Amino acid sequence: MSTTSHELWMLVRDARFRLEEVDLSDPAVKICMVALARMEKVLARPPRVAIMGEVNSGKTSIADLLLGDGVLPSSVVTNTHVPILIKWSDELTLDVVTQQGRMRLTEAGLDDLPSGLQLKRIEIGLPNERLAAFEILDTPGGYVPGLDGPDAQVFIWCTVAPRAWTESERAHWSSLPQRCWQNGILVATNKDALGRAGELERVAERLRGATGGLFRDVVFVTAVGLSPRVKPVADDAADPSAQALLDSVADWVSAIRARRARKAERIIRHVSRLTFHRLAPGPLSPEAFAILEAWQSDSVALLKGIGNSSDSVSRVIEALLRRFAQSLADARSGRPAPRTPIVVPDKGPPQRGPFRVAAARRYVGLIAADLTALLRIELAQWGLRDPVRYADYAKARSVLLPLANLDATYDELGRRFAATPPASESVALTAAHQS
Ligand SMILES: Nc1nc2c(ncn2[C@@H]2O[C@H](COP(=O)(O)OP(=O)(O)OP(=O)(O)O)[C@@H](O)[C@H]2O)c(=O)[nH]1
Ligand SMILES: [Mg+2]
Repeated sequence: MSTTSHELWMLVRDARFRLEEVDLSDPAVKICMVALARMEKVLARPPRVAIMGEVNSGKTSIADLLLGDGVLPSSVVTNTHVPILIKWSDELTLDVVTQQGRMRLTEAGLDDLPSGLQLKRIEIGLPNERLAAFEILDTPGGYVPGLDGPDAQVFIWCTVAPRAWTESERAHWSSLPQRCWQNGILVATNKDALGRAGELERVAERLRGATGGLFRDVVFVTAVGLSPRVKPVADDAADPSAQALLDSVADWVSAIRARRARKAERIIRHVSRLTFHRLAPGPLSPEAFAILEAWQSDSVALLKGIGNSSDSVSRVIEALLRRFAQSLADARSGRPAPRTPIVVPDKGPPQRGPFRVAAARRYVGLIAADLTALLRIELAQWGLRDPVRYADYAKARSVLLPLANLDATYDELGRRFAATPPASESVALTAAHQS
């Protein structure tokens, strides 16, 4: 499942809702739901862009430019003394965070605000579409992300173009962690003040030379000033430098979201697979127990056939699938058929070159655990007298299997054995697809 961050978020949310409907008290399912809720939050939260730089370098003007409306309430943000976090909200909100906690400011509440509060940060909620893609953190001069305030994933350093990149700026930026450099954009504000012929090119060349490796991009901008002396740029799309900055931020933010989605996808897959392995631990009838025990001891024996070659892995997987087909047929009839002794595949001669036996055992071990879980749920119909409870397990299975992306794992196995497809695979897959 190669999905965008938003698609993955919808998928996870839907899966969590469906798991909530299932009336199972299994701790594994509960842990899985907590993990899914956590992943939803990670996927829903837009990356944060911190705007840093020395005092009066144009940070708030850049925040305003990214927002695109000149909406920042200037009385709050001129001469920024505390970090200001601006995020999406369907109505305008203003929160202050102090040592004592967070307070929502309303017109009525303003008068009740105790004097002498130690402000840590201000949070502004705005119904601004751009904030669906990224949050903005406007900071005071000398800010260090994450040290005593909010952290971010994209970092803009503002420098005033005519006197850009002073020694103190270099010292501050160089002291920040490397992730700031890797995700950093150097924004030279006051581009409009570089009036002389060739001045912009000269400063640009000097900046690129002096900051090599410290930023992923350098952009010159005429920022919309807060001072009435500076004529505001009415439409940022008309200002190519503003658009270049917006494009640079948008590109990087979507790359970060895609990276996050890939990581979240791996975690979700893993958690769902483990949860699936722990489903239906309830008591089994003696016959069902015998079927499960026979399968488990045979699969353990088969795993020992994995030797120092990829061929041995294929042989063991094929033998496991054949053995699983027998157990599944037994599970459906409810009676263990007379056992034919299994033949553990020959490990074969060792292959030349590196081959990691331990990793191969882990991989095949996971497949064996998937099959055990499938079998246990199948067998639960003989142990769980309550058909509703059995239906709940089947429902949980139908939610977890797509999340764990086991279809892809078994499709790959199907392709691998396509030349001589054993009947066992189709049985295994049918079981996996049933809901
Ligand atoms: N001419 C011109 N003026 C700018 C530009 N960017 C910012 N300014 C002006 O520079 C002054 C400082 O801008 P701010 O955006 O408040 O700077 P800041 O870094 O947020 O300042 P502090 O929060 O006090 O550290 C304001 O008067 C802005 O109008 C620009 O590109 N061109
Ligand atoms: Mg400011």
